[in-house]
Amino acid sequence: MENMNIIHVDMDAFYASIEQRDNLKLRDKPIAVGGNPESRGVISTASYEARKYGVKSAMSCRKALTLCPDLIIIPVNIKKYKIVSKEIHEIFKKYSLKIEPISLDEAFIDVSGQNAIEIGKRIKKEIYDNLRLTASVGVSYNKFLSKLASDINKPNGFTVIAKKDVDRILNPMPIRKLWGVGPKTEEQLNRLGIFTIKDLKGYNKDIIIDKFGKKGIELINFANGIDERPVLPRLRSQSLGEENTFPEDIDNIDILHKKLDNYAEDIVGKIKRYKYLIKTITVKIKYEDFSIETRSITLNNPTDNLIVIKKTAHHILDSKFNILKKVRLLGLTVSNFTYPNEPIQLRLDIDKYTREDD
Ligand code: TTP
Ligand code: MG
Repeated sequence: MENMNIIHVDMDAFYASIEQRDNLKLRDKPIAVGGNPESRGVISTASYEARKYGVKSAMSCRKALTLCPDLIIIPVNIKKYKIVSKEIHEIFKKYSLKIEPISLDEAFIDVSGQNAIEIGKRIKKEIYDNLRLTASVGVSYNKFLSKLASDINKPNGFTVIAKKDVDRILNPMPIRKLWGVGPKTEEQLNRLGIFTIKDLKGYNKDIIIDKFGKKGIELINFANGIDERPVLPRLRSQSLGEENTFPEDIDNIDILHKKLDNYAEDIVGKIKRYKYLIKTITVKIKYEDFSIETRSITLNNPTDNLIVIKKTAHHILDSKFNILKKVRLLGLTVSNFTYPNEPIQLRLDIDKYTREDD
């Protein structure tokens, strides 16, 4: 089989399934996890039993209760879901370290060089055996197709999209299924008479590119099953840096500058490799008397530019410290990451969901 290497895992009714697992009384019942109906709360997610009534994410609790008067609404317990998310990741990590988490319950795993279908099945089974939760798993040869695949037989699905099946599977799908097509783009495409992926493939390319620019090219590629974006492993930690204790305490500013330059070069190498951008730069000093000071600058724009990071580090050292003692240790750390290649329509800003509860 061609190079099947990408697995996409998306847990089924994630928050709701955890609550049902942990409370027998909720099993097989229409339940939702979400805010308080009295205080205009919204549904975070609904169990599949509740979805039959039309209850879904982002709907107001009040509306959900009109659609399904027996609905049991459980408050969000984000701490618990984060623990489960970590447990799921521990399973992924047995098979590959190239894991790109998309949200608490969703991730891409690049298993190049191994048998992706076999591993996909094992991951699904291990999640169920160890955590008593179901996942939908998609396997294909790129991110777009594996994500599409995991959605096809949800819940508890396992779907493989091989190259030979791409046209048959994609052609009849509504263009909404293409990555990056939200309601606005959908409407624009509909106005051109494009409703299915097949319609888009048959349309004059130049017109699409003219109208949608770079995004147009991307849409045509997706429609043809082409997606070259790599799986981008995320740093689990929130910062990246280097520090060193000098063999002898230093009082020469030029040496400190030089040291910061070396750190910056290493750090920029790493952030470029993983395609991160950073916003905050921190310099740390431990003096000869072992007292420690740290100073930071947060840039207006995220960067991975070596010169910007070097200059900022120098600026912090020169203007934010008052170095009167010899320096025993110097450190440079970058933090506040952003991920420039974030697939546009992945709503998955974990913070967006958790900010209120955390
Ligand atoms: P999803 O994977 O979109 O939804 P789901 O896992 O509940 O259901 P399924 O994948 O089977 O369709 O989101 C994962 C979790 O993120 C979800 O359980 C709750 C949370 N979430 C919100 O809090 N608000 C939202 O608007 C969405 C879409 C999800
Ligand atoms: Mg899910």
